[in-house]
Amino acid sequence: MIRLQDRIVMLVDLDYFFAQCEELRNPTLKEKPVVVGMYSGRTEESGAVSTANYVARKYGVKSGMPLFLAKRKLEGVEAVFLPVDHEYYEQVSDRLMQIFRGYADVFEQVGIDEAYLDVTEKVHVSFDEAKELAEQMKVDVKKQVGVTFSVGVGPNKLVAKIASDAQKPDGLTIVRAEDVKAFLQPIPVDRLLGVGKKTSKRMSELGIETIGNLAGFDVQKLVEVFGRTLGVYFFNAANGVDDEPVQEAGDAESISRIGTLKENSRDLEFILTKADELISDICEEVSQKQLSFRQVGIVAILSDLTVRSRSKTLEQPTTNPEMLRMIVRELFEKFLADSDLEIRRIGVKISGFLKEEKAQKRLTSFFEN
Ligand code: TTP
Ligand code: MG
Repeated sequence: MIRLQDRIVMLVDLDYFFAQCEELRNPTLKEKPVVVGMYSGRTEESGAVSTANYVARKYGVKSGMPLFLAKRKLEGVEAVFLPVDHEYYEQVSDRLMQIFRGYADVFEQVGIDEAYLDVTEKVHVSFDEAKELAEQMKVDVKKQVGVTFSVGVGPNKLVAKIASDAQKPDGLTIVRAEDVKAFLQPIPVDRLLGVGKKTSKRMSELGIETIGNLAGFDVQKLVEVFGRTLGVYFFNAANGVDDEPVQEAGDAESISRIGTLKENSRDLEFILTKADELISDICEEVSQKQLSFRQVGIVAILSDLTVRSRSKTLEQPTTNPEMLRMIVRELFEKFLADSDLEIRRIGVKISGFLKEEKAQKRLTSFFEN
């Protein structure tokens, strides 16, 4: 059985991307500080730095900095300032993403210069093989396109992302499942997705500066301060727990059905009879499209017309209607327990799809290991 904790995920992030693209078409730039800027056009100098190569970064130039400030930092240096040429960077990005895609079981591009690769099967769940694959990818990309990138390898997206940032440029950072806690521990807490200025200030007041501090914090207290969803998320994230699947962007859709009850009700069996109709309908579509799904959600529209939802993520993808019925029952049961209003309309939704063939392949390949 493939378990989520036995995944191997990579995050590739291209180095100083816009500026590296400029070096690619004009290699004489390589030794010089290169600043790519978004010129606002108001005055010749107004605008902000999009990115800069590592030579320019040595002088203190950073993304987001006003261009006049970057110019000041590079005063007296033979630096090159260029305007953003998005179309060209996209062409380069498309070529690169095509190559990265070829190295992945599942591929998810998340920006012009970033992508997640689930390589679990390709590397037979081995971090040693993942390291070789990443090295091979670096050589291949250098040869075919001529650029460098940094890659983080970990047991999930969260760890892979933070690892990709640990050594730049041209980095390769591997964090095995057993090393996750130690790796995350000293990292500032604001590096976690969702910890912005406000939240990190709040955490600092609680004495939380590092991910390690957060991991050791009382989860109940976090829930009190940040609410259930965020509190639990922060606690899991700090402990390196992340179940988000790597997903093709186009696949991140859902199938849902919604229906009105014959009368407003709080009777579980009555509600489930309606839910069964919706489920049958959904399962028909699922079987036609040969999908398996990992997320199940319900929606309840209450007698006062407020809309509430609940969802659950499965350990592994399923195609089984009985499984879906069981989870929907569980979700409504819980829902009725923590609300006392009558329900008027209900909805069932599934998402987190895998092509069925792929799901089968994943499971069987795992049995062989
Ligand atoms: P990043 O990956 O954040 O930065 P980078 O690739 O330039 O540098 P690094 O080596 O640290 O990965 O962003 C990717 C591209 O997005 C970057 O090349 C330019 C653009 N960008 C902006 O236009 N403005 C910004 O503030 C940032 C951060 C990026
Ligand atoms: Mg980058």
